[in-house]
Amino acid sequence: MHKSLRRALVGVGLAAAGAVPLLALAGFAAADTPTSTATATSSATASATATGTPAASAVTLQIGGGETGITVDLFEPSKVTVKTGTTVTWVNSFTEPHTVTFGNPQGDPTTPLNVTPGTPVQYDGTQSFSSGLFGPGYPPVPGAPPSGTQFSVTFTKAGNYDYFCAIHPDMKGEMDVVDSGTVDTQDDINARAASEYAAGLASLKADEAKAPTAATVTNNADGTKTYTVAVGGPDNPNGALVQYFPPSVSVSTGDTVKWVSNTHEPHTVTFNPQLFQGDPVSAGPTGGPTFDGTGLVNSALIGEGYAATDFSLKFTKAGEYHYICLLHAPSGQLGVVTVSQGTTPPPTKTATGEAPQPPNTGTGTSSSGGNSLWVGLGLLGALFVISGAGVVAVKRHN
Ligand SMILES: [Cu+2]
Repeated sequence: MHKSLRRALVGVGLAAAGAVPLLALAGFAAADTPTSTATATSSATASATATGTPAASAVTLQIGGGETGITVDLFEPSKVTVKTGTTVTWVNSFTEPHTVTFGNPQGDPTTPLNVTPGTPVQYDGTQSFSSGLFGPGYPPVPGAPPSGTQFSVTFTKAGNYDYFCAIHPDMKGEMDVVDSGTVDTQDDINARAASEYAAGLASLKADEAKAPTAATVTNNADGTKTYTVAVGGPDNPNGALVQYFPPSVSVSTGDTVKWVSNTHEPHTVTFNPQLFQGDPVSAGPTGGPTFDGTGLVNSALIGEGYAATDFSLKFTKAGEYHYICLLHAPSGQLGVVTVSQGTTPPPTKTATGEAPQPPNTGTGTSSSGGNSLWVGLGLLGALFVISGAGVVAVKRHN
């Protein structure tokens, strides 16, 4: 239930995926424009001059990141030391959403809690709050950061504060707020951010290099095959592989594809996702166990700790079928199953049982009754083809 809540807004991000580039640009502009920082600093300096306290400052941290098929789920850097009064801004420039959550807020931390839109939280070390999910593709919801890509906190009291991301259990950060002594400069922060991000990405790429490059194929008793595709990578505290291994698989009609997810990061296998409505997290399985290319098929969340760790689908019609993970498609989790027409009967059977073909509709003048007859014969022929394939299968297994 908790995980469900934590993922509740992920669908919003997907629904808004079309707005990603615009929001991303807006986010970068906001993050990189020195105007706001300079204004805050100069106003703080003026205030400091008046009161005799040290000048407050502002620093920016990166959050998350990644590449197509890989999400790095880290606060970068994970530990920062700042002077009391500093405003810290977290910027998420990647497609995977995160939260910045302090304390133990009551309610769903994937939605903003105890924050005022567009205003840095004034944190004295006592209250609990959460940014809610934010990042490109996550337009502001009431109470959310204004740009959708960044979130700011002003630390008003010295102390050592832990914080976390509400949807990535391994994603933890630490803010050391001091009245005096050495603190991190923005350059210090940027350097450590870069190295921690690089180490995290390297760790995930090492997992990726070990991932299966082909489906595991098993022969079924009825002559069909089952192709097993791995979903995601192994658990990794630095983030997640958001891919199908392999992303592309070729099968014959009658074959089954089985997706297996041995990770705590949930994923879905979803065909015809344009037909999906609602919350990907709470949605139950839809469609299956066979698929002819039409209609919505959704595995619901699969993974360790979820209702299932695998999902199977038997393909009944030739075609090329694309599918996505409802949670991670914006980060590149896409797959395709190419289905070819299944085994043809042996020549001896074909000679006596060849399925009659309907008249060429381009030149045909058959009555509707004639068409019905041809359709009926066609069905009989199709049945024979199926039984013929069965014979072939039995022979192969004997
Ligand atoms: Cu996924």
